[in-house]
Amino acid sequence: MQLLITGGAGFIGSNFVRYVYKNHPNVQITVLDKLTYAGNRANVEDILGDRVKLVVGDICDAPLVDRLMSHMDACVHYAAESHNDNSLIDPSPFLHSNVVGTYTLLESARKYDVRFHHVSTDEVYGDLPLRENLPGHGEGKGEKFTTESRYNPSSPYSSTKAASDMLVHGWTRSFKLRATISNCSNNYGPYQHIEKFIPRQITNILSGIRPKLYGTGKNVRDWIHTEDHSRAVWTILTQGTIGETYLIGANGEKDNKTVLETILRLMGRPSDDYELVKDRPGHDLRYAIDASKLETELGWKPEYTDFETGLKHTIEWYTSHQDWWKGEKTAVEDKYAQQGQ
Ligand code: NAD
Ligand code: TDX
Repeated sequence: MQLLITGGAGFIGSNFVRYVYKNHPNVQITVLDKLTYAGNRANVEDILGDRVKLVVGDICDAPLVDRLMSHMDACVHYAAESHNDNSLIDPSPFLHSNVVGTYTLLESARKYDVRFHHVSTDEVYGDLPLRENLPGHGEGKGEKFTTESRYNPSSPYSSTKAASDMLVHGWTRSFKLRATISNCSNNYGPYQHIEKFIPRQITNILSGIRPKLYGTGKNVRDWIHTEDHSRAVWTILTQGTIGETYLIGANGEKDNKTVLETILRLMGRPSDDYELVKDRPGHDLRYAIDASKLETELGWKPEYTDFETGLKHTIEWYTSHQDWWKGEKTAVEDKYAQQGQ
């Protein structure tokens, strides 16, 4: 199989490249990545060679995309601007990469009849009430997102991802593009950019900076290890039904305060050694995924069921890969400080 992976030098994309490289030796991988601030050649450098090629370029560059797509069997599309906080400062790159970029890939996949898998987020559904505010603490209907949930994005990031999902729907129905979509919850694991919550706090502690918690810390995210996400995407690519959407999640709901206290404890710090900072405008309250369709129809199940063990491995990875993140730490924290965060 000739497989094009967009955004394969970013966090989740590079983990997927490594997953396919390790587990599916019959696949030839071409990574198309612009190497924005979030992309890093080092994330795939050690496996570049006969089976993995890196093309540095923009998914909005139609001639380049056509040149690559013309000899592909399938494309898994990860490339995107991915950080909510950045989208609140300047939404324009989000429109470019997430909307125009997806459109450019869809047009090319249609031209060359390439099987297309679009990687998206649960944030397209907006947020859910906190369980404490639901009758019976949320044991009933509406407790989690399903494929029936209404699109209701909150930020420039999530609204551009919602727009990209809609484009995939349109191309699938009108042009019979062989496409599937997955909407996944919050990923954690190695190679995640240090602007994101978990790596920011781990690297803060390693740098002698107090961790920063937005607002009250009550907001809930549904955590999944990125390797479980990779297996799910591969399963959908190879066994999913064309035209379908699958939700990916690992029953990992935790509020941010609990996650931070766990990191502090695992790193030998007092559990209250952090600062409360300005909340994110429009901050989504809670995400939670019902992944039963993926589990029952395609037989996928998460393997990282113990969050604390996964978190421990992630802390070990950032501790032993300080060269990977140290050079950027000051600039990332300066940018946050300008926002009061
Ligand atoms: P990331 O920011 O770490 O990586 C994005 C990659 O895309 C980078 O390598 C970047 O260089 C590349 N890229 C950006 N714009 C590009 C362009 N115009 N042309 C070519 N390459 C470009 O993001 P991530 O966290 O790995 O997320 C990957 C995908 O997964 C995104 O589509 C995101 O919406 C989705 N997703 C992320 C999460 C999460 O928890 N991080 C959860 C669900 C879905
Ligand atoms: O310093 C921080 N302190 C803090 O309390 C940061 C950076 C974040 N937070 C909070 C905000 C969120 O409630 O932690 C939570 C997680 O924040 P992010 O890591 O920025 O992730 P989130 O906004 O939830 O979005 C992530 O998951 C869904 C990815 O970045 C998206 O790409 C994906 O679609």
